[in-house]
Amino acid sequence: MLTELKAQPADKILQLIQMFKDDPRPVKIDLGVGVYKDATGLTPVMRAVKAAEKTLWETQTTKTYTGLAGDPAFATAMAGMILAGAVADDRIAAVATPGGTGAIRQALELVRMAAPQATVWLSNPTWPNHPSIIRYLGIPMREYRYFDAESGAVDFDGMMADLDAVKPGDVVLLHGCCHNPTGANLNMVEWAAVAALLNRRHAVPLVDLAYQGFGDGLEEDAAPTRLIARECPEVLIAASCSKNFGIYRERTGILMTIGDAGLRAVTQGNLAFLNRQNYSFPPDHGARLVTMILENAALTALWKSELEEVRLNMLTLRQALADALRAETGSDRFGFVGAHRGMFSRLGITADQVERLRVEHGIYMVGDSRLNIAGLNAQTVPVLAKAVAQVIR
Ligand code: PLP
Ligand code: TYF
Repeated sequence: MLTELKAQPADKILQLIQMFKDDPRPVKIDLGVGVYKDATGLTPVMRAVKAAEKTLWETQTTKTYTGLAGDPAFATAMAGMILAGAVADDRIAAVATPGGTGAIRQALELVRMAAPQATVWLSNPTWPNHPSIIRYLGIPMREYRYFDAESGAVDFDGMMADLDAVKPGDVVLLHGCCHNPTGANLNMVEWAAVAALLNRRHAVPLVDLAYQGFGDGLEEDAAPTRLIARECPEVLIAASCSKNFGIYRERTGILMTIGDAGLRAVTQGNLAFLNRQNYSFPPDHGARLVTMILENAALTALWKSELEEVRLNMLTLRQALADALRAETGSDRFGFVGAHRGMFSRLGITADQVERLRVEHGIYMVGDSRLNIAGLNAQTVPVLAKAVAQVIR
């Protein structure tokens, strides 16, 4: 049997982790995988998470199974954080999932069950795991234009023109904030236009929310998702706690559906069914920490203040990089870096130039020229800017 297996292509982002480790040069800069790092290069456990873990250790008396959907308190806490009352509670069904990826996978399985003929539309570009999972599930897939490489901004006209071709029942995957890999995002007027177009076309939005709190703020970053939730009759939301709670390896995420209140019970049953088919009970530890933090005012305040530090640190680095690139290149070519939000920006330099950054300068970024802003610090910003100026010369 195993002789029948073919080698699978590696994940280009995760591959960089190993390449970076294997590079013997003492001076090198890792701007690859999207993990937050502080100025010393560490990905710390957040203070509120540590505090919740201590309390949990002291007070948890059992580790028996939760429920197939996870602890309902987690769903309530997450709905509060993401939707903040944008829709009535009785319209929301939800299951805890292993990370945001698990939520995306379960969302797509739900789509395949409910609408096997639906096409799922993806931004071009998008996170590579989106097309990978969709292809694996055998779901029809199409792309819509998203990024204008020239300006480094969203190609909104192109996006709207392409989405005009969606068919009733099609699913449109949208990055709720902090678009990965480009860093370019819609403004609220554009979001409203997208929601209206999806409604005209009777399409269903699937919002991937993996970076709430990493862009303009916790509330600001949820605003597009809340708008979509208010405006569209049916919405799928796949949210991750990996980044904003810094609990990457705990695998904490949630799939929420919004629909007619009369459909809630059957939808909830189908979500639980999907969990049972794929892994039975979802992981609990991370979800419980998140619930404890969001249910306790002091822990919430502690978490929010650290998340805000993280966000502002990235914003400062982003602005410093935009300034340094302007100074080193003597042009505004990379001005968009300052306007982008989240962990990433796509520089729009060629694959050869990205390769030269790695070979000649020990600077690692994804081949499409996506860089993780959090991989920088005050010392490495000018180093990167000089190197970029050199390779584009
Ligand atoms: N969606 C996007 C766009 C991401 O970048 C990520 C990455 O971490 C995820 C979803 C899901 O992450 P996780 O499964 O680690 O929660
Ligand atoms: O885009 C990123 O870098 C993050 C982390 O298979 C990631 O979303 C990358 C690849 C992957 C899983 C997570």
